[in-house]
Formats: sequence, structure tokens, C-alpha cells
Amino acid sequence: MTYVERVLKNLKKHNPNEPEFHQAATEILTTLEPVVEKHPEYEKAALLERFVEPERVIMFRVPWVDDKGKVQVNKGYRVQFNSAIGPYKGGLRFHPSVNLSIIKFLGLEQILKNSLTGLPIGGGKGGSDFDPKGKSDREVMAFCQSFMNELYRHIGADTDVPAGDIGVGGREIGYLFGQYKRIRDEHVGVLTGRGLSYGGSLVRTEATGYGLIYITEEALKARGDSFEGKTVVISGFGNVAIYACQKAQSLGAKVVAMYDSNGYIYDPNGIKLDIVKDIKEVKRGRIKEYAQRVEGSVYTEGCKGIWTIPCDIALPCATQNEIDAASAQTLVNNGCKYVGEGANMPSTLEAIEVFQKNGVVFLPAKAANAGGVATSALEMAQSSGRIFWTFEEVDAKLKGIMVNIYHNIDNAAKEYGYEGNYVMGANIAGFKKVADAMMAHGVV
Ligand code: NDP
Ligand code: 2IT
Repeated sequence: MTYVERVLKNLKKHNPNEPEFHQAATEILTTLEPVVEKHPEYEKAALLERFVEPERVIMFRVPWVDDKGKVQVNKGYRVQFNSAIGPYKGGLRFHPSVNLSIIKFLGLEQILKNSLTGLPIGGGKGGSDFDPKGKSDREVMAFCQSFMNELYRHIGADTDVPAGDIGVGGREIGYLFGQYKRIRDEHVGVLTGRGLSYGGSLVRTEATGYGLIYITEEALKARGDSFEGKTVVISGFGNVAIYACQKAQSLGAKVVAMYDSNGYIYDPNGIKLDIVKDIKEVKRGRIKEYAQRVEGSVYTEGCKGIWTIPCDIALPCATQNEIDAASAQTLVNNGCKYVGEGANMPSTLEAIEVFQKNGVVFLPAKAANAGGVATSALEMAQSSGRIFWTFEEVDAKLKGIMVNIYHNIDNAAKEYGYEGNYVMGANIAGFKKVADAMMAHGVV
């Protein structure tokens, strides 16, 4: 048994009932075989054992009162996974499916993603099984305040800087920040994705979606191609999906489908983004309304069917494991040539295999959606310097970072003899920097 196999076996044994964590760890560790082979000192230092064990896991009770006066209790999490290259950094997810396995998979991914940005940020993730959907603003505020009443003691601008993820957007960050500021009496960059009036950065809202398109554009360019005239399918109907759609359209692509967790819309004439934004961002409504408002578009209950729509480029931007092997095969059969992961771990291990075997250019999440956290790090830099960059300045830096990531993962894959395998490239390039820092720090 190799070193990697032993670490994986132990991880599964000692962290039972954490399937998403096992999946992310398997995807990462199996690609690191050639790196640990080249560096026998890693095994001596138990580097992989330390890499897969969070530095700290915080779990807490979040009690709050709903609009009917009833006391509700949710679970709160913050996994401070790895601070070798910078303060813990990563989003908070509020969704009923949240559990320790999901937060740990996200945290593990985040370590390498943040490393790939080239900026000094470590990996962390947190969240709650609270469901903001259908809650009043007051209920969301009550929940966020209670959540921060515990979280504040564990975070700080140089310690751990949370941000948004599924179910956590500008509104939630505002309430969380307000409560942190009240408790600590500090107006600092302790959260990113803040509003522009209180220290946020331009482009952070758009960053993950834009970044996804910038890196995909670079992959297209390397093959003498572009977004112009391409048919694109995007899953999700949230922050990442909306701004991926906007940027893809601005580059001449036709986005024909999107979904939320109830169903998908197909618009052969191209998605009307102003209508999408009105439904989602203004009214907090459901995607179903799109078909009622736009002639020629169709709404279908259920999500999976979206992957049967023929496209050149598929951009999963909703959640983990939304593309399985069968959906991947359907995409391939229908001529899909590029997959860029806007969501975290949207493709199962089997789906990735289908894409790679069939020559699809597959850009894995930790590279493809790194634009969000990269821009969070730019927000931290602006907060520390007490300065604001213009939209054009931040956007240019984001684009530069994404283009860089593409070439780094491309070169790392080539260096190890796996040209075009960006899962290998991203894991290896991201891991090397973290491993270097961990070795330099000694046994900690
Ligand atoms: P949002 O909450 O803004 O939107 C999430 C969207 O995905 C919603 O349309 C939601 O539908 C849909 N969705 C969630 N769960 C499911 C499900 N089980 N099945 C089908 N659809 C689902 O989140 P974001 O756009 O911020 O995040 C989307 C993905 O991108 C996540 O994987 C996140 O981790 C990742 N990501 C986000 C970053 C960011 O900066 N925000 C950065 C990097 C990655 P519904 O409303 O019906 O629940
Ligand atoms: O998955 C992610 O990278 C995010 N949700 C963004 C994290 C951040 O700190 O901006």
C-alpha cells in the first residue's frame, strides 16, 4: 500500500459517515502520488496526515426566535482547516443539508483553491443547517446575530475571515458584520463580501462567475477558440450562476438554460438576464417565474434534465454532485467540449472520469471558481490599506489571477506528465505551496 493509500484508508476509518469529505480527499490525495514519491521527506514529517486533519473544528448551538415567537435551534460550524500560508479564509454556507462532512469537504478544497490564487490565504469553511429560504428579514437577522454571538470569538481580520457561499449573500454578511462590530467594537475586514458602504470591494459580487468565465476563456484561447457563438448551459440560479451568465453573454455566448433546486428553464433564444436578476435578486423568487414572463421559454420540474440540453460548454454553478456519470455521458454524447466548475465539487468522481476519458477540457472547481475568494483577498488588502480600487482595477487583477491559474495548472500537469489533466495540475500546483510552508513551520 502506498503512503497516499494508507492516509486515505485511515481517513475513512477515523472519519466515518463523512462521504463528501471522503470524496474530496480521494480526488485530491490520489493525484498527489507523484508529488509524495518525489518528496520522501513528506512521509517522514507525516505531512499528508496533517494536511487532511483540520487544525480546529468548532461546532456550536445557534438558538433564535422566529416570527411566531417560537424558539428555533440550529447547528453552527467553522472548520479552521489550514493556516500554513495565511489566515483561514472561506465562506459560510446556510442550507438545510449542511453537516460536518460537507463543511470539511469544502474546507479541504478551500486550502488548495486559496493557494492557487497566489495570495496569502489559508483554508477554512463554515455554516449552518439554517435555511434562509422563506424566512423574513427579521428572522434572518436574528439567526445571523445569534450565529455571530458565538463565532466572533474564533475569527479576526488576521485569524479567520469568513465570507458568503450558498444561502449567504450581501444581506447575511451585513447582519453578521453588524453584530461582530457591536460585540468587538472594531470596524475591520473580518468578513468579505461586505457592502460597498462599509468596506466591501467592487467586483466581489461578480467575482466568482466572472472568474469562471475568464479561466474558461483562457482554456478556449489556448485551443484557438472563444466563447463567441457557443451554446452554454449553466446550472444554479444564484450568485455564481448569474454573473457567469452575464460575462459569458458579454463574450458572445448564448446561455440557454439555468436551474434552481425545483427545476430548470430552457430558453432557446438566450437567457434574458435582466428578468433573471429581477426574479432572483430583487424579488427573491423562483426560476419558474421566468417561463411565465418570457415567451418561447419552457420550465421543467426537476433538475437533472438540464444536462440533456445540447451545449458546447457546461458550467455547473449550484452545488456538489449535481453531475453524475450518466449526465456526464449525456453531455459528451451531445457534443459538450468544455466543463468549468463554478460550484464546489459539482461533478462526482465517476463524472470526472467520463469527461477526461472523452477529451472534454475539464476545469476543476478549485481552479475554476477561485475568482471569488481571490477577490475576497483583494477586499482584505483594500481593508488593510484603507483604500478602494476602482471596478476596472479589481476586475483587471481578477482576470490576471484567473489567467495565471490556468497557466499554473496547465504547466504543473505537463511537468508531471499529465498534459491536459487539470485535476492533477490544480491539486499539485495548489499543494506544493502549502506543503512548502508546512515543512518550513516544523511539526505544528
Ligand atoms: P447561492 O445561494 O447564491 O445560489 C445557489 C443556487 O444553487 C440557487 O439557485 C440554489 O437553488 C441552487 N442549489 C443549491 N442547492 C441545490 C441543490 N441541491 N440542487 C439544485 N440546485 C441547488 O449560492 P452561490 O451561487 O454563492 O454558490 C453556488 C455554488 O458555488 C456553491 O457550490 C458554492 O460553494 C460555490 N462557490 C461560491 C462562491 C461565492 O463567491 N459565492 C465562490 C466559489 C464557489 P435554490 O434557491 O432552489 O436553493
Ligand atoms: O467556495 C468559495 O471559495 C467561497 N464560497 C468564497 C470564499 C471567500 O472567502 O470569498
